Amino acid sequence: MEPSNTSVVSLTLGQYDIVYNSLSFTIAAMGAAFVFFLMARATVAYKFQRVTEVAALIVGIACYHYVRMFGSWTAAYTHTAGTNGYTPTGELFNEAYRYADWLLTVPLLLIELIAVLYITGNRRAGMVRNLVIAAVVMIVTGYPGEVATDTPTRLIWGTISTIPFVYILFVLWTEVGEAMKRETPEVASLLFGIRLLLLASWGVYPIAYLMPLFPIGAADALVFKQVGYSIADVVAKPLYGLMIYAIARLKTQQENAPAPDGASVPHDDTVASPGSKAI
Ligand code: RET
Repeated sequence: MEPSNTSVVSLTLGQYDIVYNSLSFTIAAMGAAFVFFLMARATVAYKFQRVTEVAALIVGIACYHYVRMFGSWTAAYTHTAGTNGYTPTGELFNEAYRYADWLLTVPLLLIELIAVLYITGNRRAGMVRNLVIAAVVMIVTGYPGEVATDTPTRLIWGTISTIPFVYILFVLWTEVGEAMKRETPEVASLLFGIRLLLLASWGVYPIAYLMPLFPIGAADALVFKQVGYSIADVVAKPLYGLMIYAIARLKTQQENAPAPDGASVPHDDTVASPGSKAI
């Protein structure tokens, strides 16, 4: 089988620009989300403030990595005068930024979700530990396949990485399902949305990973993979964070709402009076 090293192919102007623009767009989305989550902190109950802090941390880390990826992309290609395209400069586009980013942000995304589901005590600690271990295994075993230039290596590591991937999605799916039973219909419908969003965004990663194996040419494969990962990251970090924030906000409002007889519910979890944080 022909080596499918996508980092050494020439690109048309359009191919180069699509990746350039999607990386640039993602920097803007992550940066804006960072500011938003920091400001949103003051609008949720004290126990959910850590959740918005974690959301800000995630997009902040991603913003940094996308800036680095953008720099790496512009360094990897040069426009050839008199032609309609870009040729490799010899400097490789560094895929490791993505994996370093995921290594930091995926465990935080899992912690963020478990915290807003408000599962307490030992059960939560055990669940978070297992999920974080699975996430690290998924990412660390995915990387050798990502940078491989031959098909078998890509497939073998991809398959190994899929095992923890399926485990994580299974645990999240069932835990969100359990939480939907406990919560009010309004919160439950947001949780239903989170479930779909998780499937839709997490499902894109393995597909993007397989792009170099599709018979579409190395240049298009590279473009689809980078654009796929970038879109999935925007859905999985800022959009997902917004949904988590919506849940925290709704729960804050519900807890502060007056009881039906007119007496107000105790305010011990509100912004003004610190109780304990969800994480
Ligand atoms: C890899 C390798 C091939 C097999 C699978 C993968 C899954 C990656 C995932 C990454 C999720 C990243 C997220 C980042 C958001 O910030 C490593 C591509 C299954 C699911 C959610």
